[in-house]
Amino acid sequence: MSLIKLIDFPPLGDERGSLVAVEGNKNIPFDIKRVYYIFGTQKDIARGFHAHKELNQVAVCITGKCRMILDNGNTKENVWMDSATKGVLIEDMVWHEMHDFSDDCVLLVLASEQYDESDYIRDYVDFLKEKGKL
Ligand code: T46
Repeated sequence: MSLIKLIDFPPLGDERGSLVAVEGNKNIPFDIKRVYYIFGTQKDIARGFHAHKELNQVAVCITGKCRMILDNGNTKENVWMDSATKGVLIEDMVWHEMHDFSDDCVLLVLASEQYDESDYIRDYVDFLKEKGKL
């Protein structure tokens, strides 16, 4: 089964433009407790490089694009986030990295919990140990 779980956000469009609505426990598979966004990213600088113990998230590039790597300790998969109508589910205990940000990228992230640094696993060896791979 693929690690890439996409969520479609059908745009409510008319002649004025497009609108996407996201709602916790409806088109987002959890209660949304936090929203953050990443922008002003630098060329050739990647972000992420961690897994979360319990947090679940949905990420969507509302403008521009970037490439996400998802890694469950067995397999790694790449997905381009390049559409304001396509979310990527980042589940708990999945190592993730974001690469190749376009200059105009704005990455919006919806999170199931409030910020908690102790939920991060920022060392890949620790991640593999937690997954029982080492
Ligand atoms: C993730 C990926 C997709 C806060 O104080 N509050 C917050 O809600 C967040 C998200 C971050 N921070 C602080 C922690 C760091 O001092 O902001 C700083 C930058 O965070 P970080 O280095 O973790 O950023 P990324 O882009 O590597 O990762 C972020 C999220 O932190 C992470 O949960 O899954 O985006």
